Amino acid sequence: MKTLFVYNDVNSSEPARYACGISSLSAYIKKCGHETLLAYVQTVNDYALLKEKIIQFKPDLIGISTTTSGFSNVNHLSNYIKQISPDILLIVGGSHVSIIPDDIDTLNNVDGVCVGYGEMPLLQLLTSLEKGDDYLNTNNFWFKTNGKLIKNDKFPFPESWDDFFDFDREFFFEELKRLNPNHSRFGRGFLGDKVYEYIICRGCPFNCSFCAAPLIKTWGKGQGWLGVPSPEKVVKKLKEDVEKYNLTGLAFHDDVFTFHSKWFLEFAKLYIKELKLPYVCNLRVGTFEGPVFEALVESNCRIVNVGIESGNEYIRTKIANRKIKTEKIISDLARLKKVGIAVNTNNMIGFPEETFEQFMDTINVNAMIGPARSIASVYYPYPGTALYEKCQSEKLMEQNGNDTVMERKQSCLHLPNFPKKKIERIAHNFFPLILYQRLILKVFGLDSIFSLKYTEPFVSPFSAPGLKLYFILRNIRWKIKDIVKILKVTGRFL
Ligand code: B12
Ligand code: SF4
Repeated sequence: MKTLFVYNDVNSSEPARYACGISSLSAYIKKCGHETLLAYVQTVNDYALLKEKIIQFKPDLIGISTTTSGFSNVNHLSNYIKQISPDILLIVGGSHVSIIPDDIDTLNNVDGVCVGYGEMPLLQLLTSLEKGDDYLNTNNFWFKTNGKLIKNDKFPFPESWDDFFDFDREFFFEELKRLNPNHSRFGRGFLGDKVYEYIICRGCPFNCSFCAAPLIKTWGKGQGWLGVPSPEKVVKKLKEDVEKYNLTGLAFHDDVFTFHSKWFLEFAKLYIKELKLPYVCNLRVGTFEGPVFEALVESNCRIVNVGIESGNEYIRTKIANRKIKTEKIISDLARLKKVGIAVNTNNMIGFPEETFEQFMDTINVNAMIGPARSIASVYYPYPGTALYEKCQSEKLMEQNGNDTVMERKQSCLHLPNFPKKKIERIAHNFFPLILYQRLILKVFGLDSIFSLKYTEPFVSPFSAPGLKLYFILRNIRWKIKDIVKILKVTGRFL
């Protein structure tokens, strides 16, 4: 059977990227003899090529993949598809419909949604279609048929995740070549020019109130939602890819790469023996103690992305439900920096109840750490999360406030002590502002009159040229360091 996947990546802050979810689906069903093709949609400009693919490939099934960010485009996209191919079975999967399957009601031209992980359900659906059997009872799917809604039960989570660590790379090649030829330069060249992205463990054990990851435990039935493929399987697969595609580095998207310390230590041991390629991963403070820290260093971890989210103890622990002490964040990230691992920090601005004074703690904590990069996303209430419920029940959101067009760029909350304009300005200029505040910290101290607490409206407009200058100076510094190194080595031989 032929499946055309449509990756609905509209309204993303990122350039076109590889997505582990649909490439895992493609690998899984191809192993059973099915054919797949990808249409990558970022804007309506991509629709003509989608049409061509529908006409030439003649799929038996079309599957759209979307997160909440692109969900508002699904009606437009599905109407377009059904105009070309009115009788095609059209389904939607991905994080949004897995979290809010009831939104199937808002979709006019879609026949079904996949709730949760898609590999086993999609294979079962294709098998039924191939045999001409009734497919409306396929696990994990909700179907709309003759004005009725059918909600099927879910598959249990797998006992072993080994069969689920396989990704179809080639499936993405053609579209990424068209949309973003630099897609494998993940990590801005720090890991070399050919970096592939992976996800090993799909879930997260923590419960931050703003995040959709805790909802993943409902994506199947029973235990095992936090399972990991065996280190042997993972390293074997990575090694095959490294050799096949000449990779120079790896990017692991797991929400918290080291949460399962026993697994990580076994993985790192094998990885050091077989690969030792530089890599980037996501960490959470409190999950890289003692031997895990050493294993990170020895296994060649070069860049880590760490969520600080808020530097203010009240906002972080009470609003965001992240029970981590400020001192621990500062000392753990300093430890990483000391051993030469580049630390990128992720932050949020405009949490419910947040004031500018509280946000200054986020700026100051970042300034004390001195990250290699840092971003601040404007808080956006994702449906289904605990904090979204709070925003709803306390009527904190503006009308149409959670329109995804504004997602993470503009605030959609009423925050009496934090003007919207200020939030957007700071979010836009966050990294240069951190560099400025770090300079102030070192020269005058954080309480001085030059602190951003007083100077932000004057400093922000100069942030963009300031950042350019910073990068130019940093590159010159690196070049001088390289030259000095070469001179030292040649000196030794002369
Ligand atoms: C890697 C990742 C990214 C990568 C790649 C994105 C991608 N689409 O793969 C990058 C960095 C680009 C990214 C960007 C963003 N991300 Co992101 N990302 C993740 C992360 C950490 C892992 C995704 C993953 O690979 N999972 C493993 C695979 C196997 O699962 P999956 O992708 O969900 O796919 C399975 C099912 O959903 C289903 N499925 C998916 N599509 C389809 C289609 C069909 C037809 C069927 C039948 C089934 C099906 O089957 C798949 C296989 O089982 C998740 C968190 C998480 N733990 O899942 C967040 C997550 C998906 N991201 C999120 C967000 C908010 C974003 C951004 C908005 C952030 C931003 N910076 O702007 C953008 C949006 C970009 C976009 N258009 O998707 C949210 C989504 C929330 C929501 N309600 O939808 C999540 C859940 C994070 C979170 N904790 O809140 N992300
Ligand atoms: S923010 Fe990170 S640590 Fe917290 S629940 Fe989400 S993925 Fe897990």
